[in-house]
Amino acid sequence: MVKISTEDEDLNMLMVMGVTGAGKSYFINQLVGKKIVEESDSLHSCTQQCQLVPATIAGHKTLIIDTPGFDDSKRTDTEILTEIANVLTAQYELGVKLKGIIYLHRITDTRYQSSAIKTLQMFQKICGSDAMKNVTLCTTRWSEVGANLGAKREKQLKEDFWAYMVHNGSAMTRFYGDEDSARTIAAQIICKNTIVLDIQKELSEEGLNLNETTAGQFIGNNLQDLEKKYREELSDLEEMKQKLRENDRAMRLQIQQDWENEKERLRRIQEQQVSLEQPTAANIRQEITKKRGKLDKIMGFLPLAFGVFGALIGIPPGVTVGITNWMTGDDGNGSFFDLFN
Ligand SMILES: Nc1nc2c(ncn2[C@@H]2O[C@H](COP(=O)(O)OP(=O)(O)OP(=O)(O)O)[C@@H](O)[C@H]2O)c(=O)[nH]1
Ligand SMILES: [Mg+2]
Repeated sequence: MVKISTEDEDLNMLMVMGVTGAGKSYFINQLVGKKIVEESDSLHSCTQQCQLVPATIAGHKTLIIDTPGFDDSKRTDTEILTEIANVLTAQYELGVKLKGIIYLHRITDTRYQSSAIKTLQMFQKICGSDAMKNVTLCTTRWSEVGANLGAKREKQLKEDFWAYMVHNGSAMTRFYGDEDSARTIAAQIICKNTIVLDIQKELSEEGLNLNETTAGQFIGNNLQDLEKKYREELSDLEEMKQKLRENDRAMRLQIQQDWENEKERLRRIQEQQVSLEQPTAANIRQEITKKRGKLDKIMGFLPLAFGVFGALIGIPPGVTVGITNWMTGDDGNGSFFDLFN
């Protein structure tokens, strides 16, 4: 392992996860007191790629990771899991301290949609039960719901949707939509002990490929089901083609078109299956070694960490402006806001 000592550096990480539109980016913007990451103005997925936002929380340098929700309208679950696995592996291999995960959910939601169920399942498989004590389950949009109704839904979440996580030590809290509330939630996590997630143990300690991890297998099984479905549909279409009379030209063309579409869907599934087979930890170690050769001797650990994360995920434009001050601890009055002026 290319473990780099961070003895002199207190660098923490917090991840923010949840379905599309739960308010992940909004929460982070409140936390840092500036609009740094893009928020959605529609029902469509907004954050397409994980984003790195540095912040100082209760005096601790912290990297906040904004994530896209699974079941994204534009990216596959494989792409999203790959990106999250890369970030978590880089954090583990670099020795950055993962303090916890904030999992957001709208209190205004009346039902648990399939995307919410899938995102929660993925989340639990990435973390594993031991890590649940470092998870804060956070409900959002309290201004849009009456106090009694909100409390009733909160109780339902505790007893049903979130029961497993609460049972394993996850805390439940409310985000009231402002900076104070965001800072209080983050500060409570930052003083926790560092955590290692199941996917990090599997990738970095056991050396598994992504498709062999619990989360990777979950996606792999979904892909296998889809592959089976598309193969069956292709075989039905081929049978129909054979049965058609020679002169039924319009129908033949339609079937040929359907066949080609189905074939393309199958190709994309197979592409995802191959891409899941990657040796994540080996790839990340290589990236760290490469960046270390370029940066570490001259500038130290924080720029190395930024170099590595910057190669894997997005760094919003507003962040780069004040990054040097933040790294050297010279952030004006001790608050993080000056970073973005
Ligand atoms: N008033 C209020 N608005 C919120 C709150 N949380 C989110 N919003 C708004 O809801 C919309 C969606 O929020 P985002 O933060 O973009 O959601 P997201 O979870 O990052 O969504 P994706 O990036 O698509 O995964 C934005 O217009 C936010 O401004 C909240 O607690 N209060
Ligand atoms: Mg977002």
